[in-house]
Amino acid sequence: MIRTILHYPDPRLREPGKKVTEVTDELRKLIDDMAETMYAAPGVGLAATQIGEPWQIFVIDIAAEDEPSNLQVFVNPEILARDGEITWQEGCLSFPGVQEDIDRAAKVRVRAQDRDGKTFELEADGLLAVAIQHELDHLEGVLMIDHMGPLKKRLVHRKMQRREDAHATR
Ligand code: GNR
Ligand code: NI
Repeated sequence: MIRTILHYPDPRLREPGKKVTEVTDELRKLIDDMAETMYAAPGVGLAATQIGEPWQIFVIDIAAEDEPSNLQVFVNPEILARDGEITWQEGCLSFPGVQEDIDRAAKVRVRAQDRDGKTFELEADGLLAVAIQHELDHLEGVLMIDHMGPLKKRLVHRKMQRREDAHATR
């Protein structure tokens, strides 16, 4: 089922995700919904908190359009190591129409569980590293606007606020 993606400044985007103690069938259904919602958007990643489900879960698929899909599921993710620095023009499904340069670590080593609850470790660079850090932020209630300088932050806040006002008066 495709879920509704929350838009900034929805306060639910600020709620941190809860640690998953067991990947139940119910949570696997949530993971399926997250993947379906991400592909429909379309986006390269989606965090559970973006659809109002406060769990430490995100999904990522960075495969290009002409490549077979490659869904990666991260439950209870943690970054074990970061290295280097990279600036990437990021978008966020919770900030439609916004694209800004954000500084991140260039490489990350991550530990997480998959949809069967099995622990895995992964080393990532490029877009995958950027996406993992972007999604991990979501699980802590941190949003791309928090990485912007004060001028861009105010601009983006106003743009999103105006957008919300326009939708509310319809
Ligand atoms: O679709 C998305 N694209 C993207 C591009 C650059 C850096 C991060 C991202 S994640 C974003 C989807 C999203 O909002 N995930 O939370
Ligand atoms: Ni996002």
